[in-house]
Amino acid sequence: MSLTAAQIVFFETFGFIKFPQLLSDSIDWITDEFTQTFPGRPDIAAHDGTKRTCIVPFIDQRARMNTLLDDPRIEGIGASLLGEDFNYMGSDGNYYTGETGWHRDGYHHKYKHIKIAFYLDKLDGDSGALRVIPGSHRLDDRFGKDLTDKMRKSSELWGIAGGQVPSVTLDVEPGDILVFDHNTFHASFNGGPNRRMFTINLCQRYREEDLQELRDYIAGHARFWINRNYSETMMNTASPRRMVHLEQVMANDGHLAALTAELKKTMSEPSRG
Ligand SMILES: O=C(O)CCC(=O)C(=O)O
Repeated sequence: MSLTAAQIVFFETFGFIKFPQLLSDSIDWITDEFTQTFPGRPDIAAHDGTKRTCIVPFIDQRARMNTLLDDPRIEGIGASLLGEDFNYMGSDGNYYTGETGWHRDGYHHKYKHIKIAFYLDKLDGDSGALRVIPGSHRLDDRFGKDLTDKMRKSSELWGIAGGQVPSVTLDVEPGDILVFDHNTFHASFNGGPNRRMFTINLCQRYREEDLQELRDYIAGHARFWINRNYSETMMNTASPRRMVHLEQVMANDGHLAALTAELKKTMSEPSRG
């Protein structure tokens, strides 16, 4: 699947796009796999609704979920927005509790990073649907810079709570797919204690001279107590086509195990997000 020129321009302009019911034919098995992945690792406690529970990398945990990366619709989104040789950067599976304040997932000037989000429950603005600020991914614009300084102070500067900041609310039904640029400001309000979602992160392939930047990004995953960026199954079952999206990270995650060992000395459990 390739995105249309209009879909690509929409994404470039606003920093997000929704694909209604794109995976409706697969959502039953995906939801079943999601449920079976939790609680998952012995070092991650079962979700009790008091705080977010997160597993990273997520689609790596079970063989069938690995294949989402090969799905022509997911691969097509990546290839259309990032180029055929895009990198899979990892994934997270979550039971969210409550709200997620306004934030960006990154501040990337050189390489485009995107998130593909699967929400497994019907959500609207009153039950935790994702909100985005259109255009906020454009770091070169004065608007984007202004938001960087001001978003954390919405009540002080604008006299409004986070939930009233002007934004687009992306209501979802299971089977819908949301995609947003990591630079896009996003948040969620009014969610319950068991909001289920997982994401797949992709980015453009890094050039040789910027590989240290890629390694620095990968280093951030040590807080999830992982020794490699991908699971053994993800790597061992990869077709040549999937391998195109794995090989640059596989060649640059050699520092992760030592960083993880170091962090385990100071953390009581893997990071929750
Ligand atoms: O659904 C949410 O609460 C927000 C998700 C989010 O912040 C993210 O995936 O980066």
